[in-house]
Amino acid sequence: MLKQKKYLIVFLYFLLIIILSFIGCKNMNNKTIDKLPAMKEPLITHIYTADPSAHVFEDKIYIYPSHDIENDIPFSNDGAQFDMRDYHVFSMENLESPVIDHGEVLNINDIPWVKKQLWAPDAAFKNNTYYLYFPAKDDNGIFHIGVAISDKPSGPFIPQPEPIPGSYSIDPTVFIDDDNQAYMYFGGIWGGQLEKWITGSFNKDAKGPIESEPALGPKVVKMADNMLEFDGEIQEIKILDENKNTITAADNNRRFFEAVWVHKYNGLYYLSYSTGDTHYIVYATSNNPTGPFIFRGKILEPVTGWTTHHSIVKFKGKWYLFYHDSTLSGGITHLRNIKYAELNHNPDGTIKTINPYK
Ligand code: FUB
Repeated sequence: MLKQKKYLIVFLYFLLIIILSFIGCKNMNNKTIDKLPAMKEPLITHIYTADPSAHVFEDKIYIYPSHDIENDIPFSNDGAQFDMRDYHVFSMENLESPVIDHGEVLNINDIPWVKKQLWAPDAAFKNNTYYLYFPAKDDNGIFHIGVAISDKPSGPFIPQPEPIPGSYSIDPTVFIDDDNQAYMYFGGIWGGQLEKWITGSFNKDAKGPIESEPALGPKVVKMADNMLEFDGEIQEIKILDENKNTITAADNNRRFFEAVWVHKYNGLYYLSYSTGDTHYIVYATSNNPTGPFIFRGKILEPVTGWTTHHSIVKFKGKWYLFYHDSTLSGGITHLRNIKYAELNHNPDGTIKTINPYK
């Protein structure tokens, strides 16, 4: 009897160990998943992609990125090595589903005014039409912004024969407000040529503000109802610090460089952008789509590679940051890959900073 009791105790002891280790393994697996979420892997690996502009169209996520290509052009501050020649569109039924490549939707050879460098695009939907906005250099090496149209979010897109009249610089993004008014935000310093338009016309020798002067802000302009032209004057957006002083050109951690994006959350306009040589995605907020905006903080810490460029989109009640880094190419600056991460707004309206590698 005593022997049987002993066996029972030993049996229960081992059973307990098996149950505990099973629970432990489950937790360990959860931890592993927490540490390295699949969402931080490159979304697309069969071609290089960057500058992802994500939108929800027809209940799916559509992504309009740049299509990076390999070349032998040396690295320079004007970004010559970003020598892209076409655009692809991608879609996802949801964030876990496979990414569909809808193929080439616009080629440089089909855009009469473009000589080279199809840079970061964006898309918008209005008038039952999908619009693809893109910057590119003309025969004189000057960036302008073009537009191409389609009746489907997946394209193909038919380009207008000329750039948008009065357009210049890079990185257009179009935000449509609740009253259906569309605004284009754009601009980029250095390779984006914003400094060269300081007097209102292109001057190849023009320099930006000196360090103690206000930094150049991104530009904003209303879009006409046809979404093919500007309606009114282009304005410069003011970005102010917490004391309402304009951020200066020397303030590399906070001043605007390129990659502007606008989203609206709880009635507040969020302007986010890259700080360029300090490699942050930061944001500022305003009660007005044209500003002034007050600087609030960082959204994304630096990624692998020189550039950082993002978009922010709400899908099925949650917010997501689409961004890129250069992990797929082993860190080559002009060969990038797009990724996404969940983005969280705090109750006070600030955004939780995302560390892309934690
Ligand atoms: O992709 C070319 C340029 O690099 C974009 O226009 C910038 O925003 C930067 O990501």
